[in-house]
Amino acid sequence: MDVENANCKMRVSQCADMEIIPIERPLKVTQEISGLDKLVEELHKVFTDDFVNIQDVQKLMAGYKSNPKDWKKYAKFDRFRYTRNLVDAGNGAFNIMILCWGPGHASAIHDHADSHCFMKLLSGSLEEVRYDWPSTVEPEVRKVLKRHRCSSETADQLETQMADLDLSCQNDSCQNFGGKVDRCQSECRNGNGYEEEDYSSDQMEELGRTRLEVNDVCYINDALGLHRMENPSHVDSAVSLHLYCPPFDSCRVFDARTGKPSEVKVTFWSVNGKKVKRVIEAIDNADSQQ
Ligand code: 2CO
Ligand code: FE2
Repeated sequence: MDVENANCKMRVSQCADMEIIPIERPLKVTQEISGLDKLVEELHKVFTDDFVNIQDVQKLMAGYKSNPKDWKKYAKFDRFRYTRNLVDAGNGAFNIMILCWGPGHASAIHDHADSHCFMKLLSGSLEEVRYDWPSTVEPEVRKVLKRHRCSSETADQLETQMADLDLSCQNDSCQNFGGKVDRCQSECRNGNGYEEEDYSSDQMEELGRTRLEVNDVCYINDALGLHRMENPSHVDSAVSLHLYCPPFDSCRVFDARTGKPSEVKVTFWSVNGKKVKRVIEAIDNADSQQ
């Protein structure tokens, strides 16, 4: 099973056979969605099924064309940082929210708590910077993928299949297949490859950058890495629509220079267009957006 066919009602690490395949190709819009309310209604319909295909959710989000009239009641800005505004709690299966980014606002580098994250740009533009996990932290999904690769049964199976193949074969699939066996064998021999906790000099490795423009849709999960979002404009704000499945209320943020993780709560600035009363506590600084 690849990531496009994984069941997005499940945590990413429960999509057992999932290989790490980013979805980067342009999506074909097959269904026009006439407004944000209609999009939420369609999402409710697909999420009543036991199995929800990632590509289908992306297509629904792509089928909606941003119209500020639909979402302005949720678009609440803060002077100092981006805000998270809940649109619909998805009957417990997903959360859909609008994030408002003032000029220069950015998130920390963060994970997605083993959930699936879909994002669509509604206004302005945003830059997504992707990072690899620091060598000191192993996410649940990678533990599961490794267990699958490293189970002796899988390794034996791969080796037998390799032996059956013509080893001089030069095509990509054969080379990837060979790489899989090597990786599996070396990980199984040398332990997990994750280092002892030493956060002194583990600068985070950037994997790539993508500029998102209005109506672009993208997807990330912990198997694909970490990211940081930024509104690069010094004058314009940006608004984005996010769907998380399953919903989560905390995640990890990472220090870009050392890779050190910290668990933080994620909060809403408003719910259904109404500002949430925040209790100011001593820990309020840690209780921030990602
Ligand atoms: N994940 C961040 C948040 O929910 C926003 S960056 O896009 O996924 O606050
Ligand atoms: Fe994110």
